[in-house]
Amino acid sequence: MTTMNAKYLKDYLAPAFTITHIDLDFYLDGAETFVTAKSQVVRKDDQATTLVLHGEGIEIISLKVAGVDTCYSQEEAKLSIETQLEEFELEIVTKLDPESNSSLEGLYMSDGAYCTQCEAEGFRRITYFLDRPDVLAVYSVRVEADAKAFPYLLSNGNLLEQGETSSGRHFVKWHDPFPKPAYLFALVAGDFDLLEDQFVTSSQRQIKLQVFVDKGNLHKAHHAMASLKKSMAWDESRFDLEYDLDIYMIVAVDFFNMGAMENKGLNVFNTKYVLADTNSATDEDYHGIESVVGHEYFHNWTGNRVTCRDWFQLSLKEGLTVFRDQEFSSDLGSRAVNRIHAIKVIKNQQFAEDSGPMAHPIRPESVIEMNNFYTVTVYNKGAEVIRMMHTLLGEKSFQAGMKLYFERHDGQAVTCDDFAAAMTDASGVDLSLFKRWYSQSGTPVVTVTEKYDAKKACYSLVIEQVTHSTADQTDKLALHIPFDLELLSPDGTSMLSQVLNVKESRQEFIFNDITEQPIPSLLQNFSAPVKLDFSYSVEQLVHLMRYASSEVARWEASVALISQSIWDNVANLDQQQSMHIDPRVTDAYRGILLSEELDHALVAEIFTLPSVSALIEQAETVDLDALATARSFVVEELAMACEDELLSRYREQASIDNAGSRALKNICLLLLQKVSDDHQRFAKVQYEQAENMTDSLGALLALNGEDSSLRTTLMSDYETKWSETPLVMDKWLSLQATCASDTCLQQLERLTKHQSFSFSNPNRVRSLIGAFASANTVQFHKLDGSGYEFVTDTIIKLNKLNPQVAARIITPLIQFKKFDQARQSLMKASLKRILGLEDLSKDLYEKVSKALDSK
Ligand code: B3K
Ligand code: ZN
Repeated sequence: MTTMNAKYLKDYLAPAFTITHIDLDFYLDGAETFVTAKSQVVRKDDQATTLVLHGEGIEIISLKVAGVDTCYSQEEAKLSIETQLEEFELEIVTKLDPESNSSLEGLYMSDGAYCTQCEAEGFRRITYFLDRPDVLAVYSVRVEADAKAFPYLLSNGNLLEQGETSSGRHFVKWHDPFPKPAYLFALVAGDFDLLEDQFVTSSQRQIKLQVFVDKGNLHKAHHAMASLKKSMAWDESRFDLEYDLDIYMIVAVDFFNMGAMENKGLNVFNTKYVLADTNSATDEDYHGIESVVGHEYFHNWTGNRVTCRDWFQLSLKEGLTVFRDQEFSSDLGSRAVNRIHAIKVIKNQQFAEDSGPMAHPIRPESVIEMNNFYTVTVYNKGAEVIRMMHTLLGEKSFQAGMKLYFERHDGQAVTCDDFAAAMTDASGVDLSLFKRWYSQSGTPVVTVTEKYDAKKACYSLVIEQVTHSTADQTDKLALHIPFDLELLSPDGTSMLSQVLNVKESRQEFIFNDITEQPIPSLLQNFSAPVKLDFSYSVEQLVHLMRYASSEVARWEASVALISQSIWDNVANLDQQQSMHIDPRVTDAYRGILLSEELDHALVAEIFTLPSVSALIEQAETVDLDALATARSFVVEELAMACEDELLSRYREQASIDNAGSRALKNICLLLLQKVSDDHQRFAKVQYEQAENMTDSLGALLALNGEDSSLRTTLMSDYETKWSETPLVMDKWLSLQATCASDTCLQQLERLTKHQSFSFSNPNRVRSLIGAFASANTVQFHKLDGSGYEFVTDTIIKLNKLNPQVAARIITPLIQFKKFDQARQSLMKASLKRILGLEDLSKDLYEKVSKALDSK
């Protein structure tokens, strides 16, 4: 089928025509919705006589070129018009049915409100257009709808005019002076509660800020508003970037395929990333809102003012904007804890993507469905690549690079090469080798060996790198790896701290005047997204946990130590030997609980032991049953060994009102459940006395390890209490989906019929089925195949309903390579069932066919 053809980066051609202005008129009226688009078309290529427009799933009512009805031909979501004109107006009237649009792309209805999602290629579901990011037009938009049902009519830019029309309808006109690609267009029409505020920019311009939420939710919009103001202030102080329009609007909608969308001046958000009050949202939710509000705001410069030439360059805006939002969170909160979260995303999810059938470089080279490439690779590894440049250049030169990038490219659609060129030209740092990170997929394995010559006081490290072939690329080259190193003396003082430039497959680094055998802290702060292979001894790791200057390094050492312990026990099980845990491991952990000086949030991170899926990422192949058994054993032993300290830390934090203390308290509570059922009483009291959602959920999470009558009672209390608040019920659905009990799947089947669940709402699907597949590793991979069947049934249901969401939740099913033959065959059988669907979406086709083709 031609629609399944891939597009290639190497085939990029500049557009033969462009559109400089577009006048859009929306007549919103349910299934009788009409859009009139008047585009000013300009020929760019003298030879071109055919204007080819994109369009999908819409009905053409009329088409005029320069005011005259004109013939056109249509084929495969493309429309062609023959023309000799240099410049002309193209007028197209289309008819749409937003109510029946369940894909949540283009113009659709979310709970009674009209809203749009155009990135990546959704604008073509509204009108026929040059729907590609290198066509930048100035938009004027008129929206007309029933005045009572849709009092707010919003679009990008500044409001020009509003008024009544006939029979209870009204209209609003908007104008966005900044030329933009179609993917940044937005329209919202609905009835909302509105929170208003203002921000005065550094050049004293007053910006009106508006947050629109569903009726009755106004009190939950304040944190999003505060986050927006912090973002605006931060972008001025750290990046010297000021907002450009007079108004900034955020609308929260219930039906949304992802987190949020940075449409110019009119961000559309998933309610999950807007609504919060302490009763209903956890500390994690608060943090998520601040970071997503920041992310979308930062796109105004990195994405909107300077955009992508083509979709292969997506990381140009996403990697950079994730880096910026990470820095925002780190400047405002704990840098170490934010870094740990970012590292976990790379190690647990991005490494899995790189070793699976969907492996791609941060700048992909071929794409079937663009929506499949909004990935942890493009976003999060992309951010790591920007972070490495920041490490190589330093803050000052990096900011000089950003400045030059905007001077050169403001108002343009550019490439990752343009970004790197600005960084090089502003700093003088040669990035030519470094740029391989853009084109090479896969995770480099960096093997380090040490040597110490006491007589010569000489310490040396041999650093070797290799990137194994991936599903998309066989030949790999050496990369430029900034390798952050600290050498610690046996008494724990820092002897040396340096970033090494690793550029070859094998390099030796020699350090003189090292008078004592040092303990190396390697790849500090995860200075490159690579797998480190160094045989640390237990002693060395314990030393690092205690003395490394970087808090992130202390956490890394703890993960390595506990992981080693788990893998040792997997080996014990394999050899039918009994399991045990080295007392030095439990002592080191106890030491962390006893230490007064460590930040509570960091202690909580250290005690959040690696999940089964995180452990799987550390291995080539896995015996899942042995791994799960060994992990449970180690967790229990550790909890038992630290019982007293866990209890006293739990009690100590009980009344402290800050997020770090709550995190620590809740992880202590969870671990205490592994020691004895007696400790359930703490969970019970905490749940009953909780004054915020973090504590309520902490209690439920602690009880989620097994079926118990207390769990059943509290879960049903929660259900009664929150049944009318969908976002809060999502947490309950996720708890059910990640319950360790063997009856979990039966419950889930029942829950798909629960009144709080719906297949048409992405948040519900992600909370129940997505969470099960991605976070309940043991139940999902049950040997009878029932977990796979359940998820596959959902994917098949969503194939037509919402292919984007279907293709998201399929991820754990295509990453089968590390499992045993029995599981692999079951997973493949499920994928074949999907591939056999008659009307398989491009989204699923791309992932499933790649998975089944992979070896
Ligand atoms: N740019 C959007 C994501 C669009 C996803 C399209 N399938 C949100 C963001 O990254 O800020
Ligand atoms: Zn983004």
